[in-house]
Amino acid sequence: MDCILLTLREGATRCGAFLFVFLVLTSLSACAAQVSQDSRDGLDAARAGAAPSTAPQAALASAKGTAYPMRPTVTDAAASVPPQNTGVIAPAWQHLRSRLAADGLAGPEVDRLLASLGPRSSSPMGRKMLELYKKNFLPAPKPAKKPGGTVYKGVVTAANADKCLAFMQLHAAAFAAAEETWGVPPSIACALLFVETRLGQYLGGTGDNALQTLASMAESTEKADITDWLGKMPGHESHNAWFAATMPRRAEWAYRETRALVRYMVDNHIDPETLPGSIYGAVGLCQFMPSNIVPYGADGNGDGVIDLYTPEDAVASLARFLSRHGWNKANTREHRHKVLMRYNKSTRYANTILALAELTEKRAGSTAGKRS
Ligand SMILES: [Ca+2]
Repeated sequence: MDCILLTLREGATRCGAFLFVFLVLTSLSACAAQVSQDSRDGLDAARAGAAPSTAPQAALASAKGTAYPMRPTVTDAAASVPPQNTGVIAPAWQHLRSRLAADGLAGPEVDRLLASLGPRSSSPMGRKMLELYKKNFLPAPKPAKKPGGTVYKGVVTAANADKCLAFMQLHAAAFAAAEETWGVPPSIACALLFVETRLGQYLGGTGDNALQTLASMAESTEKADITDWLGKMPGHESHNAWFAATMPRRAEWAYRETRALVRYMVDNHIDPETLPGSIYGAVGLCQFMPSNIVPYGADGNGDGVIDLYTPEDAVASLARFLSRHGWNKANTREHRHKVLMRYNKSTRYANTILALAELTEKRAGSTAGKRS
């Protein structure tokens, strides 16, 4: 605000009325742009700081240091900007605004979120359609000479198990509470967080926040919305009917997730810039889709807010999700595998979590053995 006051003073003493008004408006614009840039810079800096480390010692130091919670912070200046100063809602988002209003989501807080959106990105829907197009219309890649691994490459290692052990020690109370309440062992909960986000080191896939990603996908309903992706889909001209049938369904899914996210952000006064998302808008250390936050999210640290970027809430929430999908202490390995596939429908995903958890327990046992 200093720049505005300075301009007011200078304008009052040196300029005529017209020039004075011009200077005030110019300064307001410059200050708003700076606030926006500060906020973006803060996010970029947070992402840069979250760069994964390959050295186990560095990861352990990170786990013991100041890397958590990982939610990017917003500058005080940005936090103090009242809603009316954050800009106007672009025409591209008016349709979304109307839909949200029809679903009971309207008002200054919703408008503030929508005004924060940049131009609609074709990437979230383009990426999804390319994935589906390859599956439906392009020849499958030749099978590898050797059978594919049963776990994700490079994940089930002693160094990663040690990172999990350090993280479990750092957040021992949260893991113990989750096990007590939902029966999910710390090694499983931690292995899941490792596979999802490398314990919070990878939180965003595109540089866009979750709202920007999901809103863009929700508003990409026809082929013309992803023209820059069509070059990667040879023969797409022959499949217009498929595009016309598939894209609205995918956009509808994204709209429901957008609606859930907007409701969550409004209820908890969350700034979009502090909510990085995956390529399809999953959020937090445990990578929940927004529609899962209300039914399965849990307030692990008891501060009254479900914030999946804090380890305590992420651990509690993933454990609650697994519990609600059939996890309990008496489960066999086979049953545990089945429940983990409810989190992510991939055999290798479930295999990897179980294997990393088992290796972590083994390393914990061997460390305890050396101590005694
Ligand atoms: Ca909380």
